[in-house]
Amino acid sequence: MYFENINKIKFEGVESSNPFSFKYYDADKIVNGKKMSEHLKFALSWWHTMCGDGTDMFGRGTADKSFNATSPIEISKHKVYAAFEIMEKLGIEYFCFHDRDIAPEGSTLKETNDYLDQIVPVIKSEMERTGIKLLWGTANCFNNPRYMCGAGTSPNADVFAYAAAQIKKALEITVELGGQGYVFWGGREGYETLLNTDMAKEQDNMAYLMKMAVEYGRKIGFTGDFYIEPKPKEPTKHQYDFDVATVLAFLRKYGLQNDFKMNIEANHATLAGHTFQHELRVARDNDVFGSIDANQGDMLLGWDTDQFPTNLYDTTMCMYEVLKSGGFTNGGLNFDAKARRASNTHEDIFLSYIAGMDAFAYGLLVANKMIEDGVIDEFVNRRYSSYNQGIGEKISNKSTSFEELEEYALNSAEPFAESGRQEYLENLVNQYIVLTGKKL
Ligand code: XUL
Ligand code: CO
Repeated sequence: MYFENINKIKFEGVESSNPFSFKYYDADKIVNGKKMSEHLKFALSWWHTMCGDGTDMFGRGTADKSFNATSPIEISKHKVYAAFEIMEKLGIEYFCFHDRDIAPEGSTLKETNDYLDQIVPVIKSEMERTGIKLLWGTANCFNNPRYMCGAGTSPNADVFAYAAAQIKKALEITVELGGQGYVFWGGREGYETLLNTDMAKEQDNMAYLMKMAVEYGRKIGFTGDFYIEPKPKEPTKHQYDFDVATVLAFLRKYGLQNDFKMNIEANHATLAGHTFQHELRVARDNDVFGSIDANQGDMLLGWDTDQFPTNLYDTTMCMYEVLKSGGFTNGGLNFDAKARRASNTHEDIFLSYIAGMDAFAYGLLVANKMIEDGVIDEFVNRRYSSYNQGIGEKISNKSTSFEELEEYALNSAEPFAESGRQEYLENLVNQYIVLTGKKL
């Protein structure tokens, strides 16, 4: 046991003053025919939770994540047991990792793979003991200096080959652990200046790497979803997977759209100048909604702060899109989030997950109620109702022409400029957020 002073976190309701309890997340509560835990499918991010020690550009770590061990491989083993203790105590049923989060890097690729082979069985036995599942795996092809100019988009073919070898192994581990997803986040797949960059070649190469990953994954029995996680910038000035719309064009150009879906991260959406809801909507409308990296950024900062999500408005609108997408299939809500550098105790790990899980549980309840009552649907349907009959119906059916539309416009009165009622709708959402709290 690593967290002796922390008991299993229970649902105690909104009146509870116990910080180590859920106020809104009630795992077994049925919401629209499904348990809250099934709607939300929370996942722990291994990199932030087990590895992130608070190091930033101006200071070293503030939190000890060695879990009472000393050698790198021993630390990795202890992290496995600590991670499962955290998940069991929080009631989190999934986790996500990069290959390099779970095992140390050796001095050769072979040695690194051997380390992985020592750790994977430990994870597997903990999964069997607890029933906790792997949401997705991925390869860290951005930390090592060899990847300073990208991995799949590196100008150096040897680096491309190394990345392929690393992804091959990461796929094998993901399959071995029954993972339901495999993520490509762009890492350093982008550029700093076009003066030294053959953008077309880099993107062609990236697509080829992904194609090979799909072929190999399917060959070794991976039946889950491949995901691309869009992000517009950071670490490179321009990341190729800028946003959902850009990634869609890339997938369609290279014929990858049937194997890939989107893993949408809240903080990446806002860095791209979009709302989180916008990115989810673009994915939903194009049938590529897959999974979510749940976090939030700071609107006053221009980088990826990966904060635990606590903004109820955002979690509500996120869950609105998730419910409208029919819920998660292979995907889930991975907390790609870290406690702030000054929140440096083990207790803060639990408190930050509790905050994020409660915020999403609340968002689920509000969104479900808004959908049940049909308030937004009703408004939107009415707003577009002119397309249901007459000339509008012909437009909807694509059965009119410029000639007919001109004739119609010439013989009609000036179109009525109807209000979009934005402020009314924003207030309506606030009303649902408040009312949901009152009814708990
Ligand atoms: C980086 C980021 C990654 C991915 C996985 O911004 O979000 O942690 O989620 O590689
Ligand atoms: Co992420």
